[in-house]
Amino acid sequence: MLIGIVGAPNKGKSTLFSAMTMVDAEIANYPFTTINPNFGITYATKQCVEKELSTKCNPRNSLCIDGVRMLPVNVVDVAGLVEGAHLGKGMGNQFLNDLAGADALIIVSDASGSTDQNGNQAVQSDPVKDVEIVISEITEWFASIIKKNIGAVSRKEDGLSALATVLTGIGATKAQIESAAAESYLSLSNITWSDEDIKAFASSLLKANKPMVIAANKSDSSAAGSNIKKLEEHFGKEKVFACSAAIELALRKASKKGLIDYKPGSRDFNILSNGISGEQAEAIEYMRSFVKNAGTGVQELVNHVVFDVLGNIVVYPVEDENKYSDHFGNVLPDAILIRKGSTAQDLAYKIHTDLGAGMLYAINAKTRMRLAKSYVLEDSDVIKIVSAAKKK
Ligand SMILES: Nc1nc2c(ncn2[C@@H]2O[C@H](COP(=O)(O)OP(=O)(O)OP(=O)(O)O)[C@@H](O)[C@H]2O)c(=O)[nH]1
Ligand SMILES: [Mg+2]
Repeated sequence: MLIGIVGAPNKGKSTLFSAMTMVDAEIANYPFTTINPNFGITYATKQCVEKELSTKCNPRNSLCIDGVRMLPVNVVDVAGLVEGAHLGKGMGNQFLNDLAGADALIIVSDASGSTDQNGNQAVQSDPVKDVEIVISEITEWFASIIKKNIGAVSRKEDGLSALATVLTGIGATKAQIESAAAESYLSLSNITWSDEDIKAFASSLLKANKPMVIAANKSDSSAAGSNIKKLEEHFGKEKVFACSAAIELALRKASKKGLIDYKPGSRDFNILSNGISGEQAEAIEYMRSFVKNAGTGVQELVNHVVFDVLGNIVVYPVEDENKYSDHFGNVLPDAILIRKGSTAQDLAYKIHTDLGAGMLYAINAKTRMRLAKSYVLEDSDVIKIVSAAKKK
């Protein structure tokens, strides 16, 4: 799974990326600080099933801290996007290819209103415009992929398959293409689309293929309240997440240094070191009151994208349904993110093709009940796959 971070320049994309991943990325108060993409791993968090099963896990593919499973998710942060990027403005839009494999996008806007759409210092800049420009440029990018290939697509009777081939790079499924075409009242047989049709289709496809949430960043600024409201009024409350990437990053750094014991997403922390200077103590107390009051919003944002927007659940495959372990005796070794609606056999295929192909049935380790291959997985299921495939 890949989450893409996108937005106009100087909005705090790389700060958010660093806070999410703890990978050092260049951060500066001017536009186009980022040129090459930054790749890293963030963690979606969820209560581990160990407590429910009265056991203690030995995680292998994830982490578990104080009973909270941390599930790795890939993240990419790219350069700033400006109006006219598809015509070559700013850094252009070539770099958007780094987002092609993204399952969802976080559009970062500046809720302090202190940077304009080009990332220059401003007063009371409208964050709604930041977001609109970004959506429009990403739509242009999708449209350009189709336009480049429309000649070849229109020569094919089966437009759906032809488009699916052209759009494999962005991971568009046939179902997404069909629903986008239906939404734009376009036929997929013998395609003869105008530029306008292509744009309407691109816009619909984008919504299905790369669902977006808006990070109203710099929520620590005094102007944030009214700008967050503006964003919510325009895009809908459910799409807007207030966050302070800068405070989350500072807290995670202080925690890494052993100064505090801040856990991502928590609303308080303890000071661990007594070697903190007066100035540092003041900054830490300011951040404590900020998280107590509102939280930084960063972990909530990650969890929202992974669990709500992308509809993932967590399941735990085991080999020994009595001990909840693998064959080495590791208890609940793997926690797997899988889309809601997936079956036990989908899980088997996700673990290994042979396991999926040779699957006979599954066992629900919580109840010891036998499950059919077509059993629809539920969140926090602990599952043993029984397969005819030999273990390698
Ligand atoms: N107050 C405040 N400032 C922030 C926050 N997040 C980022 N900033 C500041 O915003 C400026 C830009 O941050 P970057 O992370 O470099 O922004 P970017 O969007 O990656 O910028 P480009 O790569 O140039 O497009 C820096 O001065 C950051 O310190 C935040 O949550 N609060
Ligand atoms: Mg950047």
